[in-house]
Amino acid sequence: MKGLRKLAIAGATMCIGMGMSLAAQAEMIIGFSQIGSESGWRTSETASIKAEAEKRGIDLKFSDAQQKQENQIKAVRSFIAQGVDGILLAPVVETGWDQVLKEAKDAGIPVVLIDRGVDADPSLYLTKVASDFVEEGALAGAWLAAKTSGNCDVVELQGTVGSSAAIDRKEGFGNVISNFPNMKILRSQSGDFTRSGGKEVMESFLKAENGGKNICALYAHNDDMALGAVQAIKEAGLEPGKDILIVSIDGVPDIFKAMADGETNASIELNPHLGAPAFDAIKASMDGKEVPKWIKANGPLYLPDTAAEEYKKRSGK
Ligand code: GZL
Repeated sequence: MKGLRKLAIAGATMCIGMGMSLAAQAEMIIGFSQIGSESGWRTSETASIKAEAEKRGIDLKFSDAQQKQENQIKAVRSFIAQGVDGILLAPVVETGWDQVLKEAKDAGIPVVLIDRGVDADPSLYLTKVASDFVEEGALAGAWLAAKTSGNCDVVELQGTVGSSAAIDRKEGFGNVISNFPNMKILRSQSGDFTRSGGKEVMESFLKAENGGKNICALYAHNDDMALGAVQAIKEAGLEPGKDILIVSIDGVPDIFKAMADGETNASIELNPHLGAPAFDAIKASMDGKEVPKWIKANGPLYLPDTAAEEYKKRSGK
């Protein structure tokens, strides 16, 4: 039995002994090490997981790492010391997790990777609840190849350097467009999944590529960078969504508004509601049940034809 749980039981026993009313005991005590709040998708994912914990009566110990791996490692160690029942970890980058995952395993605390993956021995974590980023990149590439009949020179805004999302989305997109001799990636650079990063890097792409005249399309690893790039394209005197096609990933509300306004052309939805499958996996593990190593959460591709209605649904506006 975990440290925190022992304490709760002892406290409850004392309350009963003193005839005090018994505070409702949490269903589970879970530590959640979140990457940060770098994008609209990330903040909606955090809100969704907190809401799911609340709904289930789970005591969620939340830690925001401000994009720093060392803060995540510190948080996981603190959760282990508190003797939580399980840990959710959204790993900011793929590498550097073996030691702390081993410490959690040695403490008998299951770790669920949430949203992103790690380059570590799979026996060190219970499961990964995440979409297939390679598939997302491939879907973006397939849409662009179809849209342009395989004739398009692309610039790419990559996500956070070293993150599984950026590595795999780049791989998936590259795999598809390598089948088209008249498609190539002119420039590829990280905008770190942020709007400001997307705008800044897109400005440099436009300058380097004849004011944007050489660029047929932008592939952005997330919507926030795409929305930043829209600003840069407009400031360069070009029409985003027309002079330069734009495909991105996440499906945040603002991308539907941009598509409805004709400023971007396609977005692949990334499911932010990862709490339920993650909490179910920990419960299953506590009940001694088998849990698959990867619980996939892929989303569909959206286009401008349904964007206005999707925006209304998601934003309530
Ligand atoms: C991908 C996720 C990415 C989102 C970005 O699953 O890790 O991180 O696509 C977020 O919006 O910053």
